[in-house]
Amino acid sequence: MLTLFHAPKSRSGTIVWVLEELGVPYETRIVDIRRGDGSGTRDPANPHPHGKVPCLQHDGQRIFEIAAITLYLTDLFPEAKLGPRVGDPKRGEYLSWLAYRPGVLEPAMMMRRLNVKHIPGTMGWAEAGEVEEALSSALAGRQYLLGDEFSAADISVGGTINFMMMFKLMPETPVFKDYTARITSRPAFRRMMEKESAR
Ligand SMILES: N[C@@H](CCC(=O)N[C@@H](CS)C(=O)NCC(=O)O)C(=O)O
Repeated sequence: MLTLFHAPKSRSGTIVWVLEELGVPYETRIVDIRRGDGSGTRDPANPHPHGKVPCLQHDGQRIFEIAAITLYLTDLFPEAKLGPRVGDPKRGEYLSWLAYRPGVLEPAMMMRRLNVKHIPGTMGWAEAGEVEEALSSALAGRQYLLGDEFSAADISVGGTINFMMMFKLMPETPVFKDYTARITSRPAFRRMMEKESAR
């Protein structure tokens, strides 16, 4: 059984969306987390090494970090075609975008929000404006990050763009608006949102 340690209205919604796209059985364990407003506490029931969400348990394994969990799941259920398999010419690009969200996109936007100066050549990610340009050019003339096929990279990166635009942390450009409208019209996204609002 797949067990997702989850906190409503948090980054672990990404994994709920992945699981809903996969259409596989899973159980959800709601845990408390420390929130940005000072509420919440670290939950001893959560096996994540920092008490964060998401965290997944499967067959005695613990998997944490969105990029790792997403890859684990899309490899586990290749028939769902949510991520290219090893040997597929799009595999490299898929892995790159999965790593891009926590490694580049999130830190760049967070730094801008906190007004921290970007120091090129020192930080392991790019400046926020440059990240927006890279994403725009990756999406220009394409339906999805990997081309015509939707993948879990769109859940992770596209879901983050959608969230950032909602909170005015990224500009609502036509490219980003069209793209996020496309991915958020998916039934699995709506199921995730319904589950989240019921919790
Ligand atoms: N890099 C992590 C980020 C996970 C994360 O920070 N989750 C937040 C929820 S949005 C959390 O659990 N925060 C609680 C805390 O920082 O203690 C991932 O990609 O999984």
